[in-house]
Amino acid sequence: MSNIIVEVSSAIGTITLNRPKVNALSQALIEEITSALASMNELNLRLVILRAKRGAKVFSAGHDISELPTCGRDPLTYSDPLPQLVRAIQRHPCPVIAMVEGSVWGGACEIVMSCDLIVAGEDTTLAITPAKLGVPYNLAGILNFMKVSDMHFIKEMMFTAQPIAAKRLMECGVINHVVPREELESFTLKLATPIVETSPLVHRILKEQLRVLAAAHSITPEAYERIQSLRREVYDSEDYQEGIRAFLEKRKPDFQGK
Ligand code: YXS
Repeated sequence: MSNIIVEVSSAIGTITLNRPKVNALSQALIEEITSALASMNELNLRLVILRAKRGAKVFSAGHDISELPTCGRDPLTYSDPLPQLVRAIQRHPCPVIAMVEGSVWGGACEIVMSCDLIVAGEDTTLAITPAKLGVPYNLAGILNFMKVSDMHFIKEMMFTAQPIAAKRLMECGVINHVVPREELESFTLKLATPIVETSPLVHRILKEQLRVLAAAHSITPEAYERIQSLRREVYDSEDYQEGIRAFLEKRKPDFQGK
């Protein structure tokens, strides 16, 4: 059974997450989204909308925790599915709008924040959860969060790992528009109209210019290797195992800092 629903209407492609129960981002689901984006690229569409099914309580529960490695392997390397999907969205030649209803968790926040525009329902929340699970997020992912908000706000999201309401996220510039759930579709299509009617070639170059400029951060090889070794201490730690075990055993984790 497909984990997504793909629709194309005139110049707009829509990818709807459809993996019961909470659209957890399994490798299979991510690969379907990535390949749907690639096929939409062939159709020369003007816009893509990424959404969950109408009425969703959970937009996406983030990375499928049961697929996080527990054998001393880095859970978020360049070639893993989640970073691959983030890059596919960032490199997709036309604008991608995240139309969000329900709650968004963990790596799904990076997916949503890597879209070009975000329209959310009033009851939407986003929770960045590495600290809740004991996961050492990857550098490119951290930068993707930094790109969309100021430092103190993103630190609050990361250190607390708590759901933040859409209204606050809009006040902090992370979300473009917050509307009543029942108006989400009509509002998003209204926002899409001028995008679809303006130059796709200019959208393509603007999107790539903004991607390249936002990613323009230099870091020395020694700094990169030091960060990687600090991350390895985390994903090799007992706390990392405890975070995953606690989730699977449906209990609060007891982090010991080792
Ligand atoms: O018990 P069953 O078999 O029905 O399964 C339950 C959950 O175990 C399962 N499920 C997940 N399975 C894999 N990966 C997940 N991320 C995940 N989330 C949930 O789905 C079934 C229904 O969940 P349940 O009963 O909790 O539903 P609910 O409506 O009461 O609550 C929905 C959520 C999303 C609030 C709740 O499931 C939840 O808090 N999920 C975990 C959210 C989270 O912490 N995600 C972070 C994933 S790790 C990640 O994205 C990055 C690596 S990082 O952490 O670094 O950001």
